[in-house]
Amino acid sequence: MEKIIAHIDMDAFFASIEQVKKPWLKGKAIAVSGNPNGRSVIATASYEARKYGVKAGMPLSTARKFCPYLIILKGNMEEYETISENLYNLFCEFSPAVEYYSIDEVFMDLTYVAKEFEAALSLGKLIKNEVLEQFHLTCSVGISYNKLMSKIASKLCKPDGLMAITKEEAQEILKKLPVSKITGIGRKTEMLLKEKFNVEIVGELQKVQLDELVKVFHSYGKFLYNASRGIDDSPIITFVDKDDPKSVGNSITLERDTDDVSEIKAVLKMLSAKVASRLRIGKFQCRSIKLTIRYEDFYTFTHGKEIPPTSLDSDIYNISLQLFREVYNGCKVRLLGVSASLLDKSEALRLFDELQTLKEEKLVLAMDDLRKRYGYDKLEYGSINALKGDFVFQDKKISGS
Ligand code: DCP
Ligand code: MG
Repeated sequence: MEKIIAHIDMDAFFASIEQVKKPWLKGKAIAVSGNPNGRSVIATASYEARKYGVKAGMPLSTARKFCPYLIILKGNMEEYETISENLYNLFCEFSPAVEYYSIDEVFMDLTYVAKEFEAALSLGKLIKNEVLEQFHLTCSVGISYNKLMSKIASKLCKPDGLMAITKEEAQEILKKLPVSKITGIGRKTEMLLKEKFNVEIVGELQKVQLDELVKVFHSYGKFLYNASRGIDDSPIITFVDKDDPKSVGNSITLERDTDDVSEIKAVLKMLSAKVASRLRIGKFQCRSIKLTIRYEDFYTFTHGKEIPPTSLDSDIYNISLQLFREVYNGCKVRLLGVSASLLDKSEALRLFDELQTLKEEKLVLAMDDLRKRYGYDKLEYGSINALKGDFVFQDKKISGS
């Protein structure tokens, strides 16, 4: 049976909440920022302010130039998080499978609730009414046959919209879209697609061969190839629960905010190694990985994926990196987190068919042992050499067995 997935995204979330709290701000050009008096950036702007070109990520000084009457408010993250949680609880009344995707977005599986698109649209209308009635907020609801297309639908009908895209309609819609409308294509990918392939819209991306994309983007090339065709088989992940005792996670606030991807990759590698090691110590394997990115403006984004069971550094790192590439928007990053959940208890680590994986397992167990003796941050893989039996310990190489 074809799936029916809904994506719900709140409209101008932080700004709309402020307008509900302070009704005199309704209809006004307002923006929310972490620190309205400092050299901060805009977290979001009301649609009235967006008419002047004010948008998320813009420095306050620029926003003030674009819109001299802009009212800038200091955000209250705790309040937004509470409302986000209450919204999530409301959405859970409509479907057994709701994925908390970010502070103001969820995906919902409506396949078994609605059975067909017409019924899903009625349900979407009902949800919108409930959100308005209970929270005095508007949201946009996109309905389609997978997560990728439902998110495109909700974006296309913003603000306060409701839109369905059937499989038949998808190709026509995709062809004309700018590539940036696809979730997972950030500013850097957009620039690279323009530079390498002169691609700006999805129709042009569809004409690029898979091997050409893979040459430039490696495994991410496959994602681009599929996404441009509306193909996405990623599941709804329902596990996200901050207090879930069955998850193992590590996060770190960076010493300085950065958009340097090689630095970010190094941090992800370290976090993945810590998570994997904690899994192995507890004799667990995980079936789900979640990545958390907090940007310099405190915008926090979580994105997850279900995977075959693993407790290997390299599996967890590769998935974290893939998740990162799918959502990274090119802004400076302040905090990164990797967590593993859907844990299976396993007496022994899983049996591997591939010799390569077996070797890596032996290696990671030996590394865990060395880490216990010398401390975590000192010991790292010497990239591919690690698989050949070498460890890099500070500057020296220690031969692995
Ligand atoms: N946010 C942030 N920094 C960003 C982007 C967003 O702090 N660079 C915060 C503020 C937003 C909230 O996250 O209100 C949700 O992000 P969205 O991208 O969904 O933006 P909005 O809900 O504000 O607007 P839209 O109507 O376009 O969804
Ligand atoms: Mg939103």
